[in-house]
Amino acid sequence: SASESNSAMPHSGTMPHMSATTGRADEVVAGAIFRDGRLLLAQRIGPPELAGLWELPGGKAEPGESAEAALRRELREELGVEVAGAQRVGVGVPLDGGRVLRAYRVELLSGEPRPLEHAALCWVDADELEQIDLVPNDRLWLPELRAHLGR
Ligand code: DCM
Repeated sequence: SASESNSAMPHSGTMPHMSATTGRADEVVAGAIFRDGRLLLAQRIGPPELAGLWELPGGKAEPGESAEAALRRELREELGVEVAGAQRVGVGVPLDGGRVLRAYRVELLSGEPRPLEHAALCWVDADELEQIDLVPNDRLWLPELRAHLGR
């Protein structure tokens, strides 16, 4: 009937950034990997306005994919490593197009990170984190990232 096709749930077909199953905005996930008092950062290749800036590596979750599964897949693709866990870090950042960017601490299980889709990788301590040029969105997470590094 007409009323069945006009439910209170937003129709995901008309809102491509919404999950049909959860009604939540699709996520872009970013992974914070810590080791020996340092945080792993990755240097973007593009787009031009972000090229050369440093970020927490990650990417778009697929429809219905959990944040942890998206992080496992993205960090395998981008760094060649296996990770587990997904502990939220800092605020969610609204992106153009209706997606939301969220950071998660993940644990490195195996593999040595390599820049498979970035210009370079680096491990920063708390002092270096203050100096390095992060992408604007990731700067919002500085207080919590600093705290994870013991500052
Ligand atoms: N993004 C970001 N910070 C990150 C990861 C991603 O600001 N740590 C943004 C850049 C893009 C979008 O999320 O606008 C999708 O990321 P990508 O281009 O890497 O797929």
